[in-house]
Order: sequence, then C-alpha cells, then structure tokens
Amino acid sequence: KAEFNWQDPFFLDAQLSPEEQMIRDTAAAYAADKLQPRIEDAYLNEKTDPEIFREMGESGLLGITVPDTYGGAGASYVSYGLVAREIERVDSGYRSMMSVQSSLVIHPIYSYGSEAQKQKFLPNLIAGKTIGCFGLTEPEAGSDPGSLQTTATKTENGYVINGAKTWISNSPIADVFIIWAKSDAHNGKIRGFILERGMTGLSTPKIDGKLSLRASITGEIIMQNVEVGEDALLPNTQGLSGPFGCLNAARFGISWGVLGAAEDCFFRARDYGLARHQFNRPLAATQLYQKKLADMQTEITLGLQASLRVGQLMDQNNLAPEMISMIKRNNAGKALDIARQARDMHGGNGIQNSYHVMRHAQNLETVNTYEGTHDVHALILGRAITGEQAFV
Ligand code: TGC
Ligand code: FAD
Repeated sequence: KAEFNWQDPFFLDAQLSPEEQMIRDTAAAYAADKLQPRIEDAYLNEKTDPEIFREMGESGLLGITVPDTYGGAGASYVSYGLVAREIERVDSGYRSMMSVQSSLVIHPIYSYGSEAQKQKFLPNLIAGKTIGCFGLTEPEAGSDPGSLQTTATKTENGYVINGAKTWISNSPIADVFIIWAKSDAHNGKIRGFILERGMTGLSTPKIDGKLSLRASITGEIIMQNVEVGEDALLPNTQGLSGPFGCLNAARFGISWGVLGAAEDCFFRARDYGLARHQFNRPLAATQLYQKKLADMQTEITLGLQASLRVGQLMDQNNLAPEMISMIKRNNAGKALDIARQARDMHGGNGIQNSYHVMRHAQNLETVNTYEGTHDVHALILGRAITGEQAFV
C-alpha cells in the first residue's frame, strides 16, 4: 500500500525521466538562489533586471527544446513545462520573460527561419546574450489578431514596416523583435519579420502603471517606415498559423507555470495555518481551513497530471491545439482562485509583499488574460465541441 505524499499526491516525480528530473532540479535551484532573493524589491519597485536572461541562458533554461546545433538542450516539452513551473513558483513575470524568449522568439526563428537566420540569432538568444520579444497584439487587435493593421510594403530590396504593437513583454529592453504584419507582396497575408534594435523608425516606449506582472517589463513597438531587407522575412510560415504555432508552445508552458505559482500559495497557506493560532488552536486545525487546503491540493494535482499528459503527447507529435486551450484555461483560472484563497487565509498579513500570495494573485490576473483570455479558450473549445464558431 502506498503512503500518501501530500506534496506529490499522484507521484508526478516518478513519472519523469531522469533527464527531466535533472532539468527540473537545475531550474528549481536557479529560481531559489537567484530569483527569489530579488523578487520583493523587483515587484515593489517595478524593476526588470536584463541580466536575468544571461543567467537563465548560462543555466541552460532558454530554448531548451532546440537541438544543441544552435545551443539548445534538445530536451522534451515536458522539461520545458517543468522549467516554467519552477520559475513561476517565484513569479509569473520571470516565467513570462523566459517563455517569450523561448516560445515566442527562439521557437519561430527555429521553426520558420532560414538557416542564415537561425545561425545569426539563435545562439545569442539561447545564451541570453540578446533579448527577444513578440509583437502580435495591437491597440485594435487583441483577442482577434486576424484584424491586425501593421503592414509590410514591398520595396526593391525588402520591405517597409508600418504599425504599432502594444502590451509587448520585454519590448523596451529587447534586441530582437518578431513582428507579425500583413504583406502586400503576399496577397495581404500575415507574415513574420525579424526586426532589430537600432533600426531607423523603431521605438519601444514602456507601459507604466501596471498593478500586475511588475517584475516583467512591458511596452509598445512603434514602427514608422522601418526599412528591412528581404532577409528579415521568416520564409517558412504564412497566415495566422505562424503566430499560433508559437502560442501553442507558450500556452503549454503557462499551464505548468501557473501551477508553480499555485503550489507556492498552497505551501505558504499550509505553513501559515499551522503556525498561526486563533481561538487557542492552529488555523489549520479548523474545518474550513482544511477544506480550502484540500481544494487547492486537488486542483493543483489534477492540473499537473493534465499538463504532463499533454506534454507527453506534444513530445510524441500527437497534439491537437484544443488540448492546450483546455489546460491553459483550466490551470490559469484555478491558479488564480487558489492565489486569492491563499491571500484570504493569510488574513491581514496576506496583503503584505513579504507574504508573497497577493503578488501571485495580482500576476495571475494577467496570465488569465494573455495568450488567449479565459473566455476565448472556452470559445475555442466550444467550437471544437459543437462545430459552431461563436467568436463573431
Ligand atoms: P482561425 O480561423 O481559428 O485560424 C486561422 C488560421 O490559424 C490556424 N490555427 C492554428 N494553427 C496552429 N495552432 C493553433 N492553435 C491554431 N489556431 C488556429 C487555423 O488552422 C487557420 O489556418 P489557415 O491555414 O486555415 O489559415 O482564426 P480566428 O481569426 O478565427 O481566431 C480565433 C481565435 C480566437 C482562436 C484566435 O484568434 C485566438 O487564439 N485569439 C487569442 C489571441 C492571443 O492568444 N494572443 C496572444 C498574443 S501573445 C501574448 O499574449 C504573449 S504574452 C507572453 C508572456 O508574457 O508570457
Ligand atoms: P480584448 O480582446 O479586448 O478582450 C476584452 C474582453 O472581451 C476579455 O474578457 C475577452 O475574453 C472578451 N472577448 C473578446 N472577444 C470576445 C468574443 N468574441 N466573445 C466573448 N468575449 C470576448 N501580446 C503580444 O502580442 N505579445 C506579448 O508579449 C504580450 N505580452 C503581454 C503582457 C501583458 C502584461 C499583458 C496584459 C498582455 C500581453 N499581450 C501580449 C497581449 C495579450 O495577449 C492581450 O491582452 C490578450 O490577447 C487580450 O486582448 P485584449 O487585451 O485586447 O482584450
């Protein structure tokens, strides 16, 4: 008869390969040693340290699924998910920095780029020596990226890009920009372009006043007659399937990451409830407190098992994107509920930065919205269930 392990009820650990366990341990050690000590100051003072990319690169945590030809580890998607979980255990903003670099910048260059583009950009991005960002969302095109207005106009030697992207993670500190635009040379179809810092007409103002994800810098990308060569075009994708292919990987990582944040809240609520006495007994000895802990543990355990299953299917190249919608939507929504509960269970202390739970709750508001909102993923699933398109 097995003994129940309250920290790992379904023995997730035992379902991982030795390599996956090793990558998970590397990410956990990095997050605890280098990220946890920074986060309180970074969050309160809205500081994003660009050095974090280099540190993650040195620890082998960026572009982890890319083969070693370009500097990656050739690891499984399950490994990528495990990294996201460990980083987001500290803060969703740090996971955001990692997942944009890995899934939204390295991935499209690796999957859709020419050999010359791969050799030029991938080694530095994977080492964290350069920072990337992904420009899909625009002021008038959020949930509906098919309505984006950025244009690429053909010239003799390349293209001129005009438009504005908003709510772009990393953009104010980025060196490399993946930009999705409608190209007149390709019948107005959406194409991907690689832009670089220093190009004339490119600017990246920071978005101030965020009450969520404060350790991850966010900005706009303004492009006014930015001239690029033919070599800036990603040759091997056209249409929305290009950006959505990147989002599949990023959303999968988020499904693991949010459960890292949820686990941090669950562990902290348990510890707090055992230490804090009211009415001459620990809070954790009360029925209501225990029910909340049981609900948290159940959702985390079910969510992790689901993400593991989807990761294994990705590794077997047997994925339907709707599977990712299900786990991104479920896990982000459940993690947000868990963080709010943990905040409540800490009483007044729960609103204080040093108890961490309210920061997670604030962050998870963003994570529930970006990469497809909670409701948009319901509509993706609704379409698959009924065959009826409910977006428009
Ligand atoms: P739809 O007609 O459904 O599809 C258009 C084309 O795309 C293909 N496709 C996919 N391909 C691969 N993977 C997927 N998941 C795909 N979903 C769709 C589809 O087959 C079709 O291909 P083709 O060749 O026939 O043209 O497109 P739609 O315009 O009706 O879209 C509907 C909807 C709502 C599903 C979609 O637009 C959507 O997902 N909206 C959400 C937008 C979103 O997620 N934005 C994310 C921006 S990036 C971001 O938030 C980064 S935050 C990162 C961080 O900091 O961590
Ligand atoms: P809207 O699309 O205007 O949605 C508003 C509300 O309407 C939501 O509740 C939504 O669910 C609902 N809604 C929309 N359409 C429908 C419908 N058909 N039926 C029913 N309800 C609907 N984007 C990038 O490209 N790159 C990035 O790096 C990036 N980073 C981000 C970082 C942060 C901190 C944030 C907050 C956002 C980031 N985004 C990024 C943008 C993000 O992907 C969008 O915010 C998200 O896709 C939602 O778009 P929107 O904000 O325009 O909301």
